[in-house]
Parts: sequence; C-alpha cells; structure tokens
Amino acid sequence: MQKRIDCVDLQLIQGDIANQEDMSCVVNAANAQLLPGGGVAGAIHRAAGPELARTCQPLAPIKPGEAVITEAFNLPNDHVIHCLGPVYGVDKPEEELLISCYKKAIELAEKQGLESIAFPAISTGAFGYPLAEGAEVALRTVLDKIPDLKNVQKIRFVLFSERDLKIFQEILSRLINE
Ligand code: AR6
Repeated sequence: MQKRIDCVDLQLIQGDIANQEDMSCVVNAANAQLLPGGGVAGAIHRAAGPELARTCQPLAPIKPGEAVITEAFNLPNDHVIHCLGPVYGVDKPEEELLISCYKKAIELAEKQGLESIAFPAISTGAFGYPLAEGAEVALRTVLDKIPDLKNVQKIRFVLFSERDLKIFQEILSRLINE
C-alpha cells in the first residue's frame, strides 16, 4: 500500500527491516544497552556486523522514548536509528513513549538530511505492545509529522507478517479518511 501525502510517500509493506536497500536509514527496535537481541535488533545487528554493536556502546544506555543514530556498516543503508520502545504495561505512559520514538527518529533523519526512513512496528514484539494499538500510534505520529518534513520524502513501515501488514493497512485507511 502506498499513499502520497504532502509530497511524502508513505508505504506499508511486508518484509525484513534488515533488507531495505533503497532506504537511507532503517530504525532498530533496540534494547536499552543497544546490543544485539532478538527480533528486529537481532536482524539488524546480524546484517550490519559486529562494528555496529561496538559503535553503539558509548551511546548506551538509552531510555524508553529515546533515539540515537549511527552508521549502518554492512547494512545496505547509510544509517541506523536506534529507538527504545516502551515495554507494554511497564514503561509509562506507554503511548507517549511510543510517540516519542517515532517523532525522535523522524527528527534525527530530517536533521541528518536523509531522504527516506524505514520503520518496524516498534514495541509490538518482545515488548508486548498490542499490534493494532502500536500501529495506530505509529501511523498517527507519522501523519502528524509529515507536514513539517523538508528532507524526508519516503517513509516505509516494514511489517513482519501478512496479518500485521493488513492491520496497518486498515488503520491507515481509516486515519486518512477521518
Ligand atoms: N523485520 C521487520 N519486522 C520484524 C523483524 C524483521 N526482521 N523481526 C521482528 N519483526 P521486536 P520490540 C517485528 O521484538 O517489541 C529485542 O530482542 C515483530 O514481529 O523486534 O520493540 C531487543 O533486543 C514485531 O511486530 O521489538 C529488545 O530487547 C516488531 O518487529 C526487544 O526485542 C517488533 O518486535 C525490543 O522489543
């Protein structure tokens, strides 16, 4: 699914966040220590190689809602933006913290002059944020930010399963028709 909103392409696809060759940066659903983990963090660190974890070390730990940017090493992108999402039911207020992740990631990409950014569904795996709730927060935040963008022209959500993609598509259709 692809929508053009204020000169920005907003795309929803099913795929692997570590395999987004045409994007300037990808977002990592990181842990506080910015170390390799499971899910997105595992895929990103595996593809980037060990230099990514070494580069991350002086920047850690980060707090829920924060984002930091690094090089991408062996990934096909220029940069990785590492966000620590809230653990659902633990880090509160979780919605605000999740909004902050998406906002700060987009702000870092803008500041760095990047043209495109690919997001996973932050917090919706190991951190337990229900997918539909996390999708609504993600899409609302990105839609709110689009009018401010000067550099970023393409925003992509890379969803892991067909079911996740469908949920994102339904929520985006509803939000843009509101
Ligand atoms: N590409 C795209 N999406 C993926 C991929 C992938 N390769 N792998 C998983 N997903 P998670 P979190 C989906 O657990 O909830 C890590 O161990 C997944 O289905 O990666 O923010 C870190 O070290 C889910 O919808 O991130 C942290 O400790 C979404 O991406 C912790 O997990 C996020 O799942 C972070 O938890």
